Amino acid sequence: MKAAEPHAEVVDEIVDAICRSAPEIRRGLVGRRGMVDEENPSGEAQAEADVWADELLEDRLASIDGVGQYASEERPAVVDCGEGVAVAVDPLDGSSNLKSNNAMGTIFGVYDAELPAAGTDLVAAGYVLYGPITTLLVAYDDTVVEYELTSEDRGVVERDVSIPDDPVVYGFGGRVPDWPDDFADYVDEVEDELKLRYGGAMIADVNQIVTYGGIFAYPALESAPDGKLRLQFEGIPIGYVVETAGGASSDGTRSLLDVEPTELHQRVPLHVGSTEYVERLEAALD
Ligand code: AHM
Ligand code: MG
Repeated sequence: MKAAEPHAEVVDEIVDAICRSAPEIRRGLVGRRGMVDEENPSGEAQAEADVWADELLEDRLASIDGVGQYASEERPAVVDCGEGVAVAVDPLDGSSNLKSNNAMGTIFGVYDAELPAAGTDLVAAGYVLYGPITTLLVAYDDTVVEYELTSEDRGVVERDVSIPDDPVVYGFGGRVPDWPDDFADYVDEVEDELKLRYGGAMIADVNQIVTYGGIFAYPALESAPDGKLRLQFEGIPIGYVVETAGGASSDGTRSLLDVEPTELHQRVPLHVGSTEYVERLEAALD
């Protein structure tokens, strides 16, 4: 019999808590689509639902025995809550889609180290997609499992999610005139080969890549050389899910899992998807 993976018990509890919280977060979006008069640590305006989902997840995750730290994109500092693994979340990814009622997500990463922590310290990661159906992808123990969530239950949809061999779609963030020339040249090639899918919520866009193959990027911009997305809360967990599903991730030169974190809220250029497309991206940016 295979030995249990390290931290199996606490990872199970964290995943259970996410499964229970996601339908609640989804229901709680109604009536919380407005903005609060605050900014998150990245200087972005916060929606009522951002703040509320962060508080709900802190309540559920920080109270788990074996969780030692909780951190989120929506609060400046790490919450110390005992001994154990650290959990970093983006409570509501793509919350600017609240206004137009488009898809959003919740992202989590479980680290066997104090935050800020590197991808090499990751134990498990995953994301909830609030689409027409609420789904959860969990990467753990070299496998990605997809679940469908309801308020009462979670059902397995796929036990071994892997990115298909023939890539189909792409989605790139940022304004075109703001793309560096080498990235824009790469996009010219990709546009001839794949179909555009961009919805403005990374989780929804990445889930298209995981489902159909292709590439998603929020690249370095002329006006923002570190891009927009955050390493700890978005880059590392999404890189881990995509790599575990057989794809690749990159900050432009290396895997997102090999980027050294120096600050909790640091940004990173993010490129994930089918290995062939990520390798070509790295060659184009070289
Ligand atoms: P958020 O987590 O604060 O909502 O911001 C991240 C989102 C990503 O989901 C998405 O890829 C990106 O911001 C979209 O940005 P833009 O509106 O510039 O296309
Ligand atoms: Mg986000």
